[in-house]
Amino acid sequence: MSRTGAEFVVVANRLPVDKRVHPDGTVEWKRAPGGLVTAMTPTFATREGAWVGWSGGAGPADAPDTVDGIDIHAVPLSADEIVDYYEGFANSTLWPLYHDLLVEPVFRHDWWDTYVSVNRRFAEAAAAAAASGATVWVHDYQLQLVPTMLRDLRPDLRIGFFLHIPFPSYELFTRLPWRRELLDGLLGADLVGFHLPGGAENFMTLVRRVCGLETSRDPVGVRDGLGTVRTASRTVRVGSFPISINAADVAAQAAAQTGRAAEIRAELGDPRTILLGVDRLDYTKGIDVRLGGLEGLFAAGRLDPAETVFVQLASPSREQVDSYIAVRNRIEQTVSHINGTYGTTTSPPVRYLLRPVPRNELLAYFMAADVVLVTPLRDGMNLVAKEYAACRADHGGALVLSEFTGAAAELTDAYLLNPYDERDVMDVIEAAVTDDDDARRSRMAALHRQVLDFDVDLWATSFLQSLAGAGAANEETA
Ligand code: ADQ
Repeated sequence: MSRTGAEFVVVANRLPVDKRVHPDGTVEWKRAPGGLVTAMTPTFATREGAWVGWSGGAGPADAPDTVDGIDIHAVPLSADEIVDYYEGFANSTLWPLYHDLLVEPVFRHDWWDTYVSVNRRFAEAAAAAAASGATVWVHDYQLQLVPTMLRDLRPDLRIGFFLHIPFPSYELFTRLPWRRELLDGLLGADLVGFHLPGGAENFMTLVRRVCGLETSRDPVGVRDGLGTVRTASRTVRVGSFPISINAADVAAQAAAQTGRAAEIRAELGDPRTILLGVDRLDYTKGIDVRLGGLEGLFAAGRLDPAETVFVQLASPSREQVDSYIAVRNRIEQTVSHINGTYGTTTSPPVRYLLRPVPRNELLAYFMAADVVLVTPLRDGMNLVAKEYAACRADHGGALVLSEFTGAAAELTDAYLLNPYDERDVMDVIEAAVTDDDDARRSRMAALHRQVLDFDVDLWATSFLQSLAGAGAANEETA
C-alpha cells in the first residue's frame, strides 16, 4: 500500500502553536514555547513531520496548516467536550489519581464516555496524518486510549507512548472503574515509556494482575534494560526515559541575562537573600509547602524578613477546575498573611506574580536567585529544577528540591527535602540559605554538569531508538 503522509507524527493534547488576535482583528499563529516542541525539533528536522493536537479553543478546528515545516492537524473539541474530557476526566479524574490523591478524584461515567470519543478522534486524525510504516509518538495521560485505537486503524505503524506524569501503584490505579480499558489502550503501543523505573514497574504489575498477561520480572533500567509484556499478538516494551531540557541552549541564553539579573536584585531592594519559586499554579507543586516553611523560619527568627525576598512566579493553569480555584485562593491568602505579618508597606517579603513570564526574564530571575525552591508534593519530573541547574554555569545559587519529584532521582546533589515534614522543610531551606559558599558551589557544579550531560536530545533519541527496536521486533514476528 502506498500512502502519502508524514514519516513521524507526534500526537499530544495541545498543538505547538498559540493564537494571537491583534486589536485590528488580524490573527497570528506563533510557535508555542513549550518543552515538547523544543524536544522534538531535531527529530522533525530530519524527517517529514506532523503534529496532531487541540488548539485550546472550543468549536471547529482552528490552526495554521504548518508551523516551522511541521504539518499541523487540529483536532476540534466542543465546549462540552472541553468540560468533560479535558477539565473533567483528564484533570479532575486522572491528574489527581496519578498524583497520589492530593485532591479527591471524581469518577463519572459521562466524562469517561467523552474521553473515549475524544481519544478516538485523535486516533483517527493520527491515522490520517501518518505515512505507511510511519513512527507515531503519543504523549501523556489525556490520550491513553490512542495507542490501541490507532493500532486497530493502522497496524502498519510503529507506535510509542510516553507518560509525562507519575504512574501510580496498583492500589491507587485500581480505584478507576475503567482500569482494564486504560491498560488495554496503552498496550497498543510497541513501547510505553515513563520518567522513572518505578512507573514502568507499576505498569507491569498492573498488566499482570488486571489483564492477566505475562511480563518480564527483572528491574527496569534507565534508558536501558526494557521490560516486556506479552500480549496475544505482540510484545510491548516498557521503559524509563527521564525527560530533560535543552541544557546548552538554556545555559547560553542565561549567560546573556546577568545584567538584567543585577537589575532585578536592585529592583527587589538589594536583599541579602533572594528565594524564587517558578510553577504552573497547581496543587501538586507545593507552593503552599514553601510558603509554610518560610513563615515558620520568619516566626522562629531563623530568617530575617527584612533581609529576605521570596519571589513566586506562577502561571495560571486549568482556571475553570474547582481544585485549582481553591489552591489559588489558599496561596493568595497565605501570601497576604505573610506580608501583613512580617512585611512593611515598602518591603513585603513575598512578591507574587500570577502570569507567565517571558523566557529571557525567567532566565534572568534564575540568575538572580540565591535559592530556588522546588517543593512539589508529587511531580513526574519537574523541568524548573533542571532549568535552574542549567542556568548556573557560574555555580552560584542553590536548589532546594522535593524528594517527590522525578528530578530528585537524578539531581541528588540538590538540597533534598520531604515536603510532608514541616520541620525538614524549614531545616533544608535554612541550610540552602546559610551553608558556606564552598558547599553550595560544589553542589551546584555537580547539578549543572548532570543536566548538561543528560539533556533532552538524549531523552528523545533514546526513546525513539528503543521504539525502533521494539517496532522492528514486532514486525519480524508478525
Ligand atoms: P508541568 O507540570 O507543566 O509538566 P514542569 O516540568 O515544571 O511542569 O514544566 C513547567 C514549565 O513551565 C517549565 O519550563 C517552566 O519554566 C515553565 N513555567 C512555569 N511557570 C512559569 C511562569 N510563571 N512563567 C514562565 N514559565 C513558567 C509536566 C509534568 C512534569 C514534567 C513535564 C515534562 O507535570 O513533571 O517534568 O510535564 O514531562
